[in-house]
Formats: sequence, structure tokens, C-alpha cells
Amino acid sequence: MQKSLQQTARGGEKRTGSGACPHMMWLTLLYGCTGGAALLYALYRWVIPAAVQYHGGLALIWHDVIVERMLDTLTQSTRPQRLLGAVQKNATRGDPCSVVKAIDHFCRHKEWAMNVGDEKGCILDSVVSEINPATVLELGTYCGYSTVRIASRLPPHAKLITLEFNPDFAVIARQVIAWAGVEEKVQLVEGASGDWIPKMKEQFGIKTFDLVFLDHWKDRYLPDTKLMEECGLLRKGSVLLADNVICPGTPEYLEYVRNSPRYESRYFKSHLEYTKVEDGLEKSVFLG
Ligand code: 72W
Ligand code: MG
Repeated sequence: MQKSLQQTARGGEKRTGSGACPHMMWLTLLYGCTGGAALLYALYRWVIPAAVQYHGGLALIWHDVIVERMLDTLTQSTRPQRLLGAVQKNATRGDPCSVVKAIDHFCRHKEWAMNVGDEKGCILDSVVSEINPATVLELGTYCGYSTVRIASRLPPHAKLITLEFNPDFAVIARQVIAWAGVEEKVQLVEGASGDWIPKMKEQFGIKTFDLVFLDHWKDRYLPDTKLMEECGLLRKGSVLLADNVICPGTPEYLEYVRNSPRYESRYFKSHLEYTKVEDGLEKSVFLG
């Protein structure tokens, strides 16, 4: 009896204790939630992106799986659509340089995406300027970032054919290319490279390509290179420029161009787009 009375008394005390200052309780809850949200945001916006900068595999999981899926669900849009939105908002129509800048800013500060990027992009630019090609083939358009970079450095009357087999990406790329004002020089062809390469001569009146930029699925680099050779699309002096030879990597292709007597090959060391992970471009001159 004594015990139960004590218990009731204590219980009553507790109730009075919290009831005396309800504001305190809500404030504590509010601070807790705000602090938690701020911590999660800092992790999402700065800590994790900074940590995965140095690791290709972690970068892949973070940017390409977790963040992309989360933003797709939250915004009911796709990454290429958001990238196009950034171009339309921040780039000047008809100014390819501003389009490239807007995409790089978006990918560095908002959402990573697999464009060749600003660092490797400078190497790409200098190869294009050095070759001064009349005919260029790009494998894997994605959102049209490298397409714009290449097209804006082509001499008058030069032609760039870019292949993309994902119709959703092709829709975006066409708008990015048009926004940059380089659509006159670019022919975006929808379909798989393996289907189009054998038809290049008859369908597009191509004799040979002066430059081929490979940036599609990494395991397609080697079979498509052999296909271009078979189809007579390479002449003595044609240049193959391959992205991502280190990360994600194209070991069979590298082995082939570096050891084949038909190529003179050189590696340009750089970094995976928008990160500090090593990657680079391989420039291979076809010797005939
Ligand atoms: C495809 C990649 C693919 C897409 C683009 C990079 C026509 C990275 C990477 C990368 C299109 C084709 C794909 C064929 N179009 N496409 C095609 N095969 O090309 C990944 C990283 C970095 N025919 O996977 O629709 N590129 C490109 C990602 C590195 O538009 O290029 O620069 C990391 C995450 C690290 F953590 C594939 C032949 C069937
Ligand atoms: Mg690439």
C-alpha cells in the first residue's frame, strides 16, 4: 500500500515536471530535428562528395546509384533533363562555350554526370584543333557535351556524326546541341554503333573519318574499332581518341592499340570528370 502510493506520487511528479514547461520540450525537439537535417544535408552536399572524389568505385555508387535515383524520385525527372534545364537557365543561346561552362558547373556543384568534363575536355579540344578534321565520328553522345566541344572547334564545312542508341538521351542531346548553335555541323544518329558503322559509307557518303571519339560502353571500344577497320572507315593518319581508358577502364582496347603494329598510341594522363581519380585519354594514330 505504501509502495503503490509512493509510485503514484512519483508518477504525478513526473507529469507535473514535463507539463510545467511544454515549450522547452518542443524547442528541444525542433533543435534536434533541425540539427539532424543540417547534418544529413552537410553529409549529402559536402562530406560524402568530398570523400568519394578519390575513389572511382565509390563515386560510381554514390553519384550514379544513390544520388541519381533519389533525385529522379524526388523531382520526377531524369539527370539528363535536369542537365538540360541548367543549360537553358544558365547558358547563352548560340554560345557553345557558355553551354560547356553551364554543364561543367552543374556537374561539379550539383550533380555529377559522365561527360568527358572540363579537364579531359581540354585535351580533347587540343587534339581536335591539331587534327583540324573534316569528318568526325563520335560513339556515345549522352547529353551532347563532347559533341558541342568538338563541333565548336571544327573548320567550316566539317561534319560530325554522333551515334546514340538511347532515345531519351538523344532527345536531350539534340536540344543541348541546338542551344549551343552547332546543329549545322552535327548529325545525331540514333541507333547502335554496331548497326551504323557498316552503313556509314552508303548512308552518309563518308570515305574515311579523320577523327573518331570513343565514349560509349567501354566493352564496345575494341569490337567497334575492328569493325571500323573492316569497313574501311580508317585511313593512314586517322586518329582514334578514347575516353575512360583507366576509369572505368578499357583493358582489351588499350592492349590492342598499344601492341598492334597498325597503331601508334599515346596516353594523356588526366582525371575522371569532376573528380581527382586518375583517368585519361588514349590517342591512337592508324598507320594503315
Ligand atoms: C549510351 C562512363 C552506349 C550513353 C553513352 C565516363 C550507341 C564513370 C560510361 C563514361 C551510349 C551507345 C554511354 C552503342 N550508343 N551508348 C552504345 N553504347 O553512349 C562511365 C564513367 C565515366 N551504340 O559508362 O546510351 N560511358 C556511355 C561512371 C566512371 O549515352 O563515359 O566518362 C564512375 C562512374 C566512374 F564512378 C558509357 C553500342 C551498343
Ligand atoms: Mg566517358
